[in-house]
Amino acid sequence: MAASDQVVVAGKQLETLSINTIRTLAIDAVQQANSGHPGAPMGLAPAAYCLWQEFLRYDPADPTWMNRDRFVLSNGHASMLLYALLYLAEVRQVDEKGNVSKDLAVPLDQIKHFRQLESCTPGHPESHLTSGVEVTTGPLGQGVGNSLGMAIAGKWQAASFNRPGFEIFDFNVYVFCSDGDLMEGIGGEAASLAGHLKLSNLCWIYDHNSVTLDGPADWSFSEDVATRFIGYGWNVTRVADANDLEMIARALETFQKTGDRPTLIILDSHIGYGSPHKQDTNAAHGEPLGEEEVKLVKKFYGWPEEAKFLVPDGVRENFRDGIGRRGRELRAKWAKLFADYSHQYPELAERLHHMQRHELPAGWDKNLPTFPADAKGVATRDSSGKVLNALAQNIPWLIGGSADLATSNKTTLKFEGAGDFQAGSYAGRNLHFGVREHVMGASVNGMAVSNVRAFGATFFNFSDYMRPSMRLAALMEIPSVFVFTHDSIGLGEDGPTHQPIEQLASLRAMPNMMVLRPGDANEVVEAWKVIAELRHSPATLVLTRQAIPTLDRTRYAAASGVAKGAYVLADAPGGKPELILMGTGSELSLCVDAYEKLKAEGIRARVVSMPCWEIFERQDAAYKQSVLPSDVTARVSVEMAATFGWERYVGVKGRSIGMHRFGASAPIKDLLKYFGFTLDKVLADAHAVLGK
Ligand SMILES: Cc1ncc(C[n+]2csc(CCOP(=O)(O)OP(=O)(O)O)c2C)c(N)n1
Ligand SMILES: [Mg+2]
Repeated sequence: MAASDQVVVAGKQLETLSINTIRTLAIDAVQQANSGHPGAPMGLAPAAYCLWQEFLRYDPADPTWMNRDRFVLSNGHASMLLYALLYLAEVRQVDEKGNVSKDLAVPLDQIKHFRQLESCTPGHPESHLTSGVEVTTGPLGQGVGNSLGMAIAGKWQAASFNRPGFEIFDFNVYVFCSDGDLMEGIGGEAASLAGHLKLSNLCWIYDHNSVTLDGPADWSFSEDVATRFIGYGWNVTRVADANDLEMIARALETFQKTGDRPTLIILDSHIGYGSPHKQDTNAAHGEPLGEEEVKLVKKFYGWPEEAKFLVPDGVRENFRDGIGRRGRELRAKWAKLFADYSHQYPELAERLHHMQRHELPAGWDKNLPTFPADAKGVATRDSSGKVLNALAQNIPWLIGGSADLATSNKTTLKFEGAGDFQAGSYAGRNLHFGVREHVMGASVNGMAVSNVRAFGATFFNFSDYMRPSMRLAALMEIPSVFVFTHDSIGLGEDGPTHQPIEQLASLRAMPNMMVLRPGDANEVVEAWKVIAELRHSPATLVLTRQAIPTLDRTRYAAASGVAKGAYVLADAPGGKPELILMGTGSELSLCVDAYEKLKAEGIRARVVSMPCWEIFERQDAAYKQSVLPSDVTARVSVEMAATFGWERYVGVKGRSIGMHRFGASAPIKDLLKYFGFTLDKVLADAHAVLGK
């Protein structure tokens, strides 16, 4: 045997050793936790190894590098695969301020604490907990959905920031996904839109292992995935053996050479591949292998049977020599390029710096409109459209769109140069999601984690179609913006299929979701200001279709009170009310009208505007007490939605005027009367709670 052959053999052995290290770390962690999925990491370890070692342009020493390739584990149940990779590649931890530390993001000790309280290795990857985890995954389909937004962000940043000789952005988005990801509707939405947009920077690697949790995948999944994706306009390639590193590498090269379409790599694998039970589809699936099976598998891998969490000599060095060195060199080269770029284009470089730090540019709130008092008023969707257009001119990286309702949502960016994001015009700032609410939500999240400020819009009732993504935005602590119009029965004739009832209450129940329902045009301005400054929370902005009065702010308190979530809008003499009226959105002016009437009757009423409960709850006790004094128990809330939750504020002696059934199809005038959103009703309840 020639000397060079020996080196090759040693290289192959080291590869196998490294791959089996990933596998056995997953097996041991799942076994120790006595829960989790070892099968998918075992099957996907070779593809992961090949991708990370040879292709991923990623420097473990700086997981915040803005042009890094993204790796998304959409089949989040395979979390141990990702943790093993982060550990072996020695990805560094990033602190809350965005600074990279010397510590490992996932030390071995944390792998030993897989799925334990306060570990950074939870059951499914959580991006706000673990550096190097790009997005939180677990609910199947979300990761592939996020990847669409990340790829959009990549194309948008390339088109907006690259200059001749300066390819500052050319990152790729690699995704591992499973049968479940492709069965979920959102997976189809994402693939359809990615194909339409010709996102050539997007590569999904599909773990085609023919099995899901209940049994063989073909119990419920027998379509021809390849043909489906070809129909979407994707480049589809197949690797017949998930252990074949050469063919995996070839497929990834094909992706890199494909400049006009996204790529799907179908990886034929067996769950628990490489284990002695590879024919038995239920072995090594969604549960620990069991001590005996662990030993058998280790024996099969040529592993010491008793060893746990073993990382053989040479494996970490192998990763250092692979992704470590390659990543370091790539980033160093980029850093030099970026230094020259910063010199030549200081303004663009500064923008990128702000984006990276999630900061707003100087003057971000200039030229925002103010609205004069007007009894007829303006729909909050209209005032919002004006504010959004002003904000977007001040914040050049604020982009977004609607799920085919931009004209109704008033979310079109109309200023010169705003443009449309389409294949071939990737610098456009108006996104067209089509009728795909769910993936709109997920891709807004994907953009938000890629340093772009993004919004998505539809009718409020259809928030139900994107709620899983909204929930993940809240969990990930990212500032996605969700704009909803047609916020109540006030939308009128479209009827109960389109009239939200319980959506406000349900989104208010979601931790960390800022639900804002501004009560007039000037509250809309303030709400957008609050939203712009959010860094760790998503926002749900809830707007009317119908015109509502613009309140006279010389007579009532300034709308800047929105920043505190709730504020006293109109007060009793000396700030000593006997009655509190509270409302949000279109019902605020009804409270004000009632207040004026009651005042004329000599009743000392106060009106509290409550556009955002979540923010109000974050105020100190003294402020809350000053707005809602506990000794004033005569309280009435008015909101055209389910009253669920209002009891917290109206108390046992108060009353809530709201919706207790689905709405109806009729002109708004008739609906308001029918459902009791009238001055008479508010006055009657006010008198009732006062006992007068
Ligand atoms: C939206 C959603 N529904 C259900 C689950 C529970 N779940 C976890 S894995 C899985 C299916 C596993 O099959 P597959 O997607 O093929 O992954 P594999 O087991 O082959 O790795 C299911 C239903 C989930 N995580 N997300
Ligand atoms: Mg499967």
